[in-house]
Formats: sequence, structure tokens, C-alpha cells
Amino acid sequence: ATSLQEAVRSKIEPMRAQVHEVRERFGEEVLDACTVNQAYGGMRSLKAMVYETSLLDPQEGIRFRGFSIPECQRLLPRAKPSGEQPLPEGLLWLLLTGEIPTESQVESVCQDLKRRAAVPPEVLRLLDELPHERMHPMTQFSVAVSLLQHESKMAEAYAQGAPKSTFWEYCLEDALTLIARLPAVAARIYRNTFHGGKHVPAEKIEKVDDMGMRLARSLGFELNEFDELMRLYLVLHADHEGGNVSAHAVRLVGSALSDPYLSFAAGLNGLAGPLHGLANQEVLRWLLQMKEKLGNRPMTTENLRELCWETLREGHVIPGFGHAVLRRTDPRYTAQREFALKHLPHDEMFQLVSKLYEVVPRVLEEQGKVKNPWPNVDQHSGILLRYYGLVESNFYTVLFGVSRALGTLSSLVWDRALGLPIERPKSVTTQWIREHFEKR
Ligand code: CMX
Repeated sequence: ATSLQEAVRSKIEPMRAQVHEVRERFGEEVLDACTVNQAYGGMRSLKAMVYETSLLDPQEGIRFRGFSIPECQRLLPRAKPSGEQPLPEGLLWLLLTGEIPTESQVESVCQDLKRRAAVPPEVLRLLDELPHERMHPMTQFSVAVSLLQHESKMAEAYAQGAPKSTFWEYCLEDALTLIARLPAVAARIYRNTFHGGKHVPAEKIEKVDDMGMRLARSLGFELNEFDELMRLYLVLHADHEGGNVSAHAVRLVGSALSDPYLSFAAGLNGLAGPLHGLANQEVLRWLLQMKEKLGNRPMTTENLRELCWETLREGHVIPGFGHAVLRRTDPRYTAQREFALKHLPHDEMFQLVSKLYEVVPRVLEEQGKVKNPWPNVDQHSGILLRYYGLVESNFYTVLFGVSRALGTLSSLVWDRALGLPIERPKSVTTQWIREHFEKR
């Protein structure tokens, strides 16, 4: 199939049959048991959901439809003529269909998204009216996605009585339109908030063929290297299996048959939390503070150790380290480190990040609380953006959100294709637990 829609359609019946067979054979098997501590403790590591687009191995990190990040970098098509990073459109095809696309398939997604990329002028006008100085860019982003909702094909189809078996088609339609529009939405917020509402002229963007470059250029950056960084960034942050706050929020809200716009806005509100997506903004602030506190002192292990302990003694976490599932260095960190080694090996902030890689895990191990002392994706992204001039750290989570749409919305399409029901786990009270176990 050359069109993404047809490729997804061709996978649906076989996948429905596979799920049917798995449920017939193993439907009554116990996948996991939940302890009282897990019920109080954020359901950590409890296997209680199925999510097809990606799977996180605690040691190895994320795999998108079975492909690791280095494999995606090797196998997914790149921008012509000389791009080195995978095109996000190729990842989108992979997430939606489970297959590595050909060059022409990726080209068709690029063209499809390009056709959908323009944001309705009334939405742009409303975004321009927001109080940019006082409203966090993530709040503006969430508002923007909600403002786009009135064009939802899925909401319209539902209202007109479309049968359940067809919801996935409208969901895919909405997902593609929303993904296509996010670069322009993000750029509008960025330019309104940090560049006095001076926008990049539409003629400069119209001819751009891929999402990474469209995002880079709409934000106002001109370097090819920054286009490549955006492509890498959009691929790395796209998906991290189903239980993280943003992915789970999209799934949960979507399970009420809320359309992709409403569902994704919920995911963004979760991504805006400091223990999740907002960590990337916190990291850059923390690194800059570190540099300031160091002053003229050299970046030695001893000096950095002391400053890390200061953060911990103040009762703060060290941002960009630790993970709820991962137990090794995040491969998304490693991919960004490789980018830095190639393009900005002498940058002072990169050197600080590199040095912290040697120092922080030991400090966290000495502290003895964390289950994973290694760096995560957020530790590295800020210094790359800053190097190219994107210094406004409270915008960083918006970029994370643009990327996260690729994975969470692909998964949402499959939720509807497989006809997953409304989510409704059972909750209990502390009193209930006491009575239940005392009775035994
Ligand atoms: N610095 C200091 N303490 C840390 C820590 C860090 N980087 N990471 C975990 N800890 C602490 C926890 O706060 C917890 O302490 P308490 O028992 O006093 O509450 C203890 O170590 C055990 O936590 P854990 O089981 O190892 O980690 P969790 O699964 O509870 O939390 C995470 C995971 C990511 C929220 C946590 O490691 C953290 O706060 N890291 C810093 C923020 C960050 O980088 N977040 C981005 C994660 C990636 C993403 O989602 O985008």
C-alpha cells in the first residue's frame, strides 16, 4: 500500500484476529497480581494494560514496534539529499503499521501532512490573544489543541451515528490533521511568547517538505543542522510505551470515545508536570545554576559532587536522572550524546553534561534511594536546543509534546481499531483494605 490509510486498513483484520486468538487461548490467565503497596504506589510495574506501538525494556530502553533507536536510525528513510537522521514521518508509518516504510511511502506521508499543515486563521487569532507573558507555553499548547477540536471528524461521525467499527478511520483522519498542524501551533506559541509576535512568513514554510524541517523553520531557525536536530528530537520523544502519564492520559480519555483532540490535550496536561515532560526545562535551569555556582572553579568531579549533594540536601531531585521503568542509561540520551559529539563537542554545556554523567550516578547511588541512577532523555535535550539558539527553556516541553503526538495518537487509532472499551479500574478505600485483610 502506498497510502498510510490503506496500509493501516490492511493490518486491522489480521490484528483483530490475532487479539481474538490470544484472548481465546490466554484470556483467563493472570498477567500480574497487584499488591497493596502497588495500589498506593502509582501502580508501578503492574502489568495491566496492552499498548501496541512501543515497549520499554528496563535494561535496553524503548523499542518502537520492535525496533530499537539505533535500528530506527539505520532503517528509517532520511531527508534528501544528505539527511542523517530518520524522518519523523517514517516513524509515524512504523508506529501505525508495524512496518519500516519505503522511501515512497514516507514521501506520501510527508505530502499528506504538508497538505494538512495550515492552522485555521481563527485559531491563530485566538492564540495571539492569550496573555503570553503570564501563561506557560504548555498551557497555551493545551488550549491550542482544544481550540482545534471543533474540526474533529471523529466527533462529527459519532454525532451522525457512524458505526463503532469505523471509528478508527475518523480517529486516524483527526490524528494526521492534528500531527500535521502541531509544528505551526508550536511555532505560533514560540514566536508570540518570545519574539513579540513576529512570525516567519508563510511563503518560507509552504515549500518545506518534512515535519522536522517545518518545525525548525517555523520557529525561525535556518541551519540544516537544526533541521536534523528537530527530526531526531521528534523521533526520540515520540512514544515510551503505555503507562507513562502522557500516553496513559491519552488512552484513558480516548476510551470515553473523546476524540483525538480532547484526548491529546489531556496527554499534554500530564506532560506539563515537572516529574514528566517538564523535566527537560528543569534540567537546563539546573545546569545553568550549576555553572553559575561553579563560578571560576573548575568542573572537577569534587566540585560537581558537592553541588549535586547541595541539590539533594535542599530536598530536590536531580532533574534528568532516574526513571520509573528504565534501569540503565536511556538510549534516547545516548542518541543525543552522539549528536553532540558530532556537532558540538567543544560546547561548554555539553562538557558539563558529559562530566555529570560520570558524577551524578555515583552520588545517587551513595544517597541510596533511587532505583535507577542513570540519565534519562531530558538530561540531554536542553543543551542541544540551547546551542543552536533555542534558549527559552520553558518552551522545551512544547517540543516534547509535538513529538509525543506521533506515538500516543498512533496508539489511539489502534485503540479504536481494536474496539477497546472504556477504562474503569476498580478503586478501594484504606478502610476497605483493612477490613478485607483483617477478615482473612
Ligand atoms: N534525584 C533525587 N532523588 C531521586 C531521583 C533523582 N533524579 N530519582 C528518584 N529519586 C528518589 C525519589 O524521589 C524517591 O524518593 P522518596 O522515596 O523520598 O520519594 C526515591 O528516589 C525512589 O524513586 P524511584 O522509584 O527510583 O523513582 P520513581 O519511579 O518514583 O520516579 C522519576 C521516577 C523519573 C519521577 C524520578 O526518578 C525523578 O523524579 N527524576 C527526576 C525528574 C526527571 O528527570 N523526570 C523525567 C523522567 C522522564 C520523563 O518522564 O520524561
